[in-house]
Amino acid sequence: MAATEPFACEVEFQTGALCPNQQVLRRALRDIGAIFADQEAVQQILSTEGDRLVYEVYVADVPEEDGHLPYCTTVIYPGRVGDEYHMTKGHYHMRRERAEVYLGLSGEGCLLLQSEAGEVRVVEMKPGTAAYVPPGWAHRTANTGDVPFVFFAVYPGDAGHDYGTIETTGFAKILVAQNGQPVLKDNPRWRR
Ligand code: M6P
Ligand code: ZN
Repeated sequence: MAATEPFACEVEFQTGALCPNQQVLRRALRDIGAIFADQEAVQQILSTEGDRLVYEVYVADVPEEDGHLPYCTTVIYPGRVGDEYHMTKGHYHMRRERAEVYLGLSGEGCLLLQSEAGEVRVVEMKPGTAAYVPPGWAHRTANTGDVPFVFFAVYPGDAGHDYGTIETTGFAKILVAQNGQPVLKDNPRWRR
């Protein structure tokens, strides 16, 4: 069903699932391992524990077209790769002038933002936090807690996802656990 008719679906705050079930994107370590700073840790996990699910995105059936407002939920499972928290790939919008809104549903995490000039900001998120991603900022989220971090997102239908820029440069900063607390550090693999 395309959203040319009014519709609703239920959002399960604890799991992130949309009911009735929509499209689910699954991101496993084997596929997205390159985003983590500690590549030895990635290989170590894959060779000793095998693959693991890092996050899933439940996507509502709304066209990615001008005028529509696609929405989705993301659930990032708790865990770390080396000291770095499980996180999403992260992206700019293809159309840089498009913004996005996130709403924390359960668990806790951080929204990491980066401008094209290389400035980085961190917004802490918990249930009820409405976070704003302004136009022009790349965005990535990390689970800094011990339970799944679930949040809702809505963005303009013509925003588009630009993954290539972040795949090439990475983020200037990484979020790592130090004495059990999230700390922002310089990314040793950051390329301007
Ligand atoms: C949020 C939104 C989605 C995005 C998802 C996962 O829900 O920003 O558009 O797909 O997070 O992030 P990414 O696409 O960077 O892996
Ligand atoms: Zn986005």
